[in-house]
Amino acid sequence: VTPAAAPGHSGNTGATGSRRALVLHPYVKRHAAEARRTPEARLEEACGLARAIGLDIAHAEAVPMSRPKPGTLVGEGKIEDLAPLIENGEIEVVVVDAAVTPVQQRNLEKAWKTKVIDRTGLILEIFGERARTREGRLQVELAHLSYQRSRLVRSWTHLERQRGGFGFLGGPGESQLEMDRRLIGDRIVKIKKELEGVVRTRELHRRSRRKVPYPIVALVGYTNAGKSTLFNTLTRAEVMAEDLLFATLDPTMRQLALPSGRKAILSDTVGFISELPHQLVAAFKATLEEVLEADIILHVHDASHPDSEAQAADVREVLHELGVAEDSERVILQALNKLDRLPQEEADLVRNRAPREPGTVAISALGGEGLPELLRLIDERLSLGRTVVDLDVDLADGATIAWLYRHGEVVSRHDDETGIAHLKVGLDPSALGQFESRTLRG
Ligand SMILES: Nc1nc2c(ncn2[C@@H]2O[C@H](COP(=O)(O)OP(=O)(O)OP(=O)(O)O)[C@@H](O)[C@H]2O)c(=O)[nH]1
Ligand SMILES: [Mg+2]
Repeated sequence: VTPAAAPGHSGNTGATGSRRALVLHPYVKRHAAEARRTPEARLEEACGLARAIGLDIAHAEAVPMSRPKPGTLVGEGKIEDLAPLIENGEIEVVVVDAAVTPVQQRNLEKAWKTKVIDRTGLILEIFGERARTREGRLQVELAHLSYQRSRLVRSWTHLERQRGGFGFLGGPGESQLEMDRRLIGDRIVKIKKELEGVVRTRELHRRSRRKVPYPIVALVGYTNAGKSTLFNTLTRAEVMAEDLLFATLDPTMRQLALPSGRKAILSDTVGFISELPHQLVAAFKATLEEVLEADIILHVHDASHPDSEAQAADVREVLHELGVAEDSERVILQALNKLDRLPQEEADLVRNRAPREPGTVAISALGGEGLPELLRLIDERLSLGRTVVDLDVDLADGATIAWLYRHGEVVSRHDDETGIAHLKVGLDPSALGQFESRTLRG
């Protein structure tokens, strides 16, 4: 693993916000063989997570263990080995990429005289920095509080304060240590209530959007797969796309024009990651449920990533957890992205593989390759549910005719001399339903 900055670079640079960190990925040796990823790949990902909140990685290593130690997770020898490195390297935080119990955390902090955070804590930090909308902030705070309640140890308060960041810790001057279980519990209840309100409002918005019968295409995928880049290219939007884990947190929607002239709504969402903290999955359920209601789920893969397969499996797992079954009626399409990053031969393999797997396209969101095919595929899948109906409408009923043009695809039209328009119109199921209730009402 290459450290993010040259060693010797002075830490504690409050101005840039970069803090010196040490990243460890402890793993049980006999489990490593059957794991989806190598310990080195896991370590690399942990470093990516640490960099996502601006940590300056002075040292990173995978730590093999024959078995985890209940009191300290890693063995005494390793703790002693690392101690001078931490002290001389002015390490401000040690990231332990594993689930660390409160007791282990406390013991490690004591032994190393520095702050220790685990994988969940780190991911929560990232989400805390990224959340922009009120709902996102409430969701992250909720996840953070449930996490804290489960451990009730000192949180990463000084970093949060220096960053002037999220301020999970309630009122000014209040420290994690003073905030007991009951207070956290009260705050959780309060946030849940607020969240319900926000979700209800959004539900109303969603329903009114549903009245515009555009089908929804939701992008899902492992963090950094290229969802936002694809979103931007397809809709000419400017959502932050960065080589940063969890660049996107809040869902964004834009109109998407398809080759048939049909319109859809494209939705960009938060990325997934292996071992996504369950507190976060729970907190983001409402946001993700919106994804689940989409007419098409477009799973974006980073085909250039060595762990592309393992990442895809993780995404499928989260989708499954959220209740999306592969065999459900909803269409899941696969976009194998970043073709341009692959060496010629490997890219050709992906290009050849894609057409043999149903609903799969090889693309480059940056370079544009494969995007016309992708749009055609979306178009084709959306038209499967579409019904073409023959309608006779009084020419005097301009509102209905206008409605049909707006919400359906008028395939043919013939106005006769008695003042009737004979229309052949393609309607999506939702538009058809609305048309029927509209006619019944009228
Ligand atoms: N070479 C190449 N790079 C790409 C392509 N698509 C995306 N990237 C790069 O991959 C990085 C991540 O892209 P994003 O679009 O932010 O990924 P994301 O899936 O939205 O990530 P999160 O929001 O963090 O979940 C950026 O540096 C992009 O420029 C591609 O087709 N080719
Ligand atoms: Mg994104």
